Amino acid sequence: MKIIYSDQHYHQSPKLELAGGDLVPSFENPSRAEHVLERVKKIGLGEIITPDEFGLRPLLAVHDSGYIRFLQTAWQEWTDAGFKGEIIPLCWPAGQASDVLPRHIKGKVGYYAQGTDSNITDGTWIAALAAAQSALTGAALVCDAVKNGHKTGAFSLGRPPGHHAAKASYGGYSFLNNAAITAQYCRDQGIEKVAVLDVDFHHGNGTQDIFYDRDDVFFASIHGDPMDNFPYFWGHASECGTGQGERFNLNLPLGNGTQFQVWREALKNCLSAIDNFGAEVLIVSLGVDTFEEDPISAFKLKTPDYLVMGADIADLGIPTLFVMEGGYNVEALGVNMINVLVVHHF
Ligand code: SP5
Ligand code: ZN
Repeated sequence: MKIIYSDQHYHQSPKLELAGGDLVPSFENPSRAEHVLERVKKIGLGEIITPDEFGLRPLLAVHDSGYIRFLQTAWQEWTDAGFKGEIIPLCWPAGQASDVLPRHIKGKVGYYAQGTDSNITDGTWIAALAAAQSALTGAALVCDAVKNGHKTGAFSLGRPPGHHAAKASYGGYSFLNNAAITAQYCRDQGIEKVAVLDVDFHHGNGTQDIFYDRDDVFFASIHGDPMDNFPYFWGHASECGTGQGERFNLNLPLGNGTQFQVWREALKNCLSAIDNFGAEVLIVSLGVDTFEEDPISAFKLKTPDYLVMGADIADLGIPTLFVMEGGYNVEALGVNMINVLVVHHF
């Protein structure tokens, strides 16, 4: 299995985030990728390559162009306005509001942000862009595998994560939706049916948003029930897709405290739905914040469970791109994440 990695992720190094009213060190920080990379090297998971350049086109195929422009220019506008700290939004158009994009950067931030947890810094755009290019490099490998009849997988070891980023909003530490960008890229390469399986603890609301009305990209997510967990406003089992996309969105929310035995049943349901759909490519939003010792999540998966998860996914037998998402217990992150991939180790 090839691993795609770029040092550019260091450009996203936010300082603090709000948690329970306290400012705490950001859970999503460069040490996460360091731990995963260290584990990849330690077990010799496969060749580590740097990303190719795909430009902005594949990003604009899923994200709103005004939103992309905002991400590119937000830091400059923020510093031009005289602010020195990282960008954290302060107000939102909740309830009734006009849909006019404000002129001032403080208004733009509220217009495009889902919440306060995803600081925009000096280097956010560079890091997010590099993560997207890494994922696209992996997608190109997987598309080649389909064309050549191979079952190869690839792993995009990147951050910041992506699955909360919607067509025109950022949140949950996500700015560009790497999984969605690659799913669309595969479609544009002529792959007819693409599935995205999201195993991160949090619902992949961004990916759902992007493909909600489509029948060519199947989205399945296993996650903490949004009644009790971030992102709170999306991820209910009743969200099945709309229009042509009806029945092509599968949400399996599970209660806090869920252990692997129950989680695995949900996985099997997702995998059989993906199989019935007839996916030619699988993209996995790979978060391991389902771990029992994750600091911000509430499932009870254990380190060896990730080996079983990886083997179950591999049993589907279709070319698979793994895209790194969440996981915040940095000490265990490398081992847990690579356990999902180790079955592909040869
Ligand atoms: C990609 C991903 O996993 N994003 C998750 C974003 C969650 N952000 C909000 C987390 C709220 C954390 N609350 C801290 C509770 C500490 N016990
Ligand atoms: Zn998560």
